[in-house]
Amino acid sequence: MKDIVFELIEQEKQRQREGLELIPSENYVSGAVLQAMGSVLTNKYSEGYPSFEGINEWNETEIAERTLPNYRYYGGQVNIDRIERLAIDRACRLFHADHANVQPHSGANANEAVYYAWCQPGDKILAMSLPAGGHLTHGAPVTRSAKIYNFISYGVTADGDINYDELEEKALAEKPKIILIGYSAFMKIPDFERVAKIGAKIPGCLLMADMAHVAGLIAGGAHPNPLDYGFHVMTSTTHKTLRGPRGGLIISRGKVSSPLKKPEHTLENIPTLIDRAVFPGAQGGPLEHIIAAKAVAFGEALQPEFTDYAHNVIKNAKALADALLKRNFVLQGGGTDNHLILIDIKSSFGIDGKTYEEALDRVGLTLNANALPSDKGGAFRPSGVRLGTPAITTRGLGVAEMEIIADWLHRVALLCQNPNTPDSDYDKIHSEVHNLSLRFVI
Ligand code: DSN
Repeated sequence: MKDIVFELIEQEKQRQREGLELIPSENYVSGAVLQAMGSVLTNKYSEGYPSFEGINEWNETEIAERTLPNYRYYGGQVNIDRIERLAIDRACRLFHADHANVQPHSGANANEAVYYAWCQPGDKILAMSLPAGGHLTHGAPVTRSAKIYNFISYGVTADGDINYDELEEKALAEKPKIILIGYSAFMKIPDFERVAKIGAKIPGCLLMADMAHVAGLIAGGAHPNPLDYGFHVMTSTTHKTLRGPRGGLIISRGKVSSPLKKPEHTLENIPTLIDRAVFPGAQGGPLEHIIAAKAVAFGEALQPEFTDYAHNVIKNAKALADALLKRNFVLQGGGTDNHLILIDIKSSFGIDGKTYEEALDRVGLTLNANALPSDKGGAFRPSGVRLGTPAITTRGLGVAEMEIIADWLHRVALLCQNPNTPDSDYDKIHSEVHNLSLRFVI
C-alpha cells in the first residue's frame, strides 16, 4: 500500500502548480537540485571536512578526479569529498570568497556558528531589531543566542533605510565584537562601505552580513556583495533567491588552514575558526545529499541565465510595487530596491495582515502577514504583509503579469473589507489565478 505521505506530497505539488507563490523567501528548485537531494548520499556519514588544498585554483575536472586528503572521521569518503569540494569551490567563485562552509543545516545554524566562532558568552553583537526587519537569530529575546550574547539593536528611519547614525553611535559607544547587517523584511540596498568604515574604527570587530534574502541577487550581479566592501563574513540560506535546497552557507575572506589545528583568534583566521565552530562546535554529520544539491544549485547560479533571473526578480518587484502604489496600497519605505515588498495593509485598507493573508490563500495567492516597524498588532495580527518576486520570476512571469497580480491583490483587499462577501466572489478570482498559473508551468 502506498504511504499516505506520498498522496500529500502530490497534493502539495498541485497547490504549488495551481497557485502563485509570493512569499519572498521561497522559490522553486530545478529538477537537478531535487534529484541530488533525493540521492543515496543521504546514506553516508562524513563528519569532518574535505581538504581545502587548491581552492579557487583547481578546475572542476581536477576536483572530480583527485583523491583528496581529508579531515573526516569515517571511511568511504572519495565521492563525498569531491562533491563537497565542488560545492565549496563553486560558492567561492559565486561570491568572490576565499572559503565557504557548506555544512550548516540552516541559516540560523550558520549565524550561530559565526557568533560562536568569534564571540565569548556575554560579548556584544550589534544587529537590526526584529520589528525593524531583522531576523529572529539577530538577537530576538526568545532565541538561544540572545541568552548567550549581549545583542544591541539598531532600527530603520521613517523612509525605511537603516538608521546609520544610530548604528554608528551605538557601535562607537558599545564596541561590539560583531556588527551584523542582515534582515528578512528590508527593501533598500545596504551601504556596506559606510558600515565597513565604522567597523574599521573598532579593533577586533567582525563585519558580518546575513544575506539570506538577497544571496541570489548578489550571485547574479544584481546586488552589491558585502565581501567586496571589506566585510569578513557572509551567511546565507541556500533556498531563497539562490534557488537551491533548504540549507545554510557561510562564506568568508581570510587565511584557510586545516580545521584540525586551532588557529589564533584573529580576523585573518576567520575561515578556520568558522569551520571549527560548525563542526565539531555545533553540528555532527553533514547532510551530504543537501550539500550535493547546493553544489548543483551553485553550478546553475554560475550560468549566464542566472544573471538575467536576478535582474528580472528586481524588475518584477519594482513593477509590482509601482502597480500597488497606483492602487492606493501603502508600502513601507515607499517601494523596493530588491525582491521584497512590505505592505502596510492596515493603513491601506483597514484590515490586518493575518485576515488579508488568509483571504489571499482562498484565491491561490500565497504571502505572509508581517509586523511593520513599531507595529501595534503583535506577531499574530500584524498590520503588514510581506511579498516578493523570486518564485514567480522563476516561473517566467514578467512585468505584464505584475499588473494583473496587483489587480487581484487590490480586489481581494476590497472583498476583505466586507465580512459578508459571498464565496463566489473569491472563487471568481481563484479561477483567474488558476488559469494564469497554468500558463507558467513548473
Ligand atoms: N524565515 C525566513 C524568511 O521568511 O524571511 C528567514 O529565515
